[in-house]
Amino acid sequence: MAFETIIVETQGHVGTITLDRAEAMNALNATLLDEMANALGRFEEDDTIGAIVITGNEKAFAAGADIKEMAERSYPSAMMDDFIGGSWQAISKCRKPVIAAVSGYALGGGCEVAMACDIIIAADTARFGLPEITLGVIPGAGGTQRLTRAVGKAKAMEMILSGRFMTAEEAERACLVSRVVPEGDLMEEAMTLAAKIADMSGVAVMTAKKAVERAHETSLAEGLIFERSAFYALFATEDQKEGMAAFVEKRKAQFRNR
Ligand code: DAK
Repeated sequence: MAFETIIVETQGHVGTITLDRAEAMNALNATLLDEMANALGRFEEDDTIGAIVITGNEKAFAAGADIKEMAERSYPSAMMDDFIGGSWQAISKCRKPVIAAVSGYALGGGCEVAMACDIIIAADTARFGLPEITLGVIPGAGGTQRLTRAVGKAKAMEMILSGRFMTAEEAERACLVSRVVPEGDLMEEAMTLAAKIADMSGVAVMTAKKAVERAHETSLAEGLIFERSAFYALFATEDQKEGMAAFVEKRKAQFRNR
């Protein structure tokens, strides 16, 4: 399938999705969201892909949902068309690790897309914000929940109630992003990290991702129970035997996702 609003590529075991509506600061219109969900679905099904990188361009990762497309929406149409559903949830449903490589603006829905990813790597030019309040609405794709969990109540309140943007440096200090790198190194850093993850046992990576997600979604006691059972379960995999044998034999492990 040819895509209109994204560029989809693979490099080794890494799939990349580049948002490609530069004329609109990569605003997320319905076509882009559908295409991104479609590309993610294909990468999920592709056994050769072990990690996914989503990126934009130098100016914008994505400046939010497409305001021009959204402006005339009514409450009944939002409800009846399932405006909230489907494509917006594609990233959070993805079982493979997804890295957001963010340069320039990540605003509104763009910031929410980045926060739905497992790891955010930011260029030093990145700006994060949830300015929906300036449009008379609030974040609708997880912003109020994910930003608050990432940076805490005070900073999340300040950003969501005032629409203030955060610099990359502030985002790193606040633990919204894992790392800030010079703009020119962004894709290389993101691809290197993705390739490293894709080289691990896919079974262990998916299990680790699920376990970390539990830290946000359940109590500590429940999370610890999940972690323990998942840890035991991995001893039933060939990859565990290979990983530990490779350590003992002082060689690189060859994982086969089994
Ligand atoms: N939508 C549509 N077009 C946009 C856009 C956007 N979000 N952001 C930028 N553009 C367009 C501009 O209109 C302009 O187009 P032309 O006028 O040239 O045709 C072009 O991109 C270049 O933008 P600017 O001329 O404004 O460029 P500047 O460098 O001066 O400013 C900026 C860059 C990113 C600071 C500024 O464009 C800006 O403030 N953009 C809007 C940011 C924003 O408010 N984002 C939040 C949108 S609301 C949902 C879940 C979530 C959401 C919706 C639904 N469901 C689950 C259903 C999310 C909502 C949002 O994200």
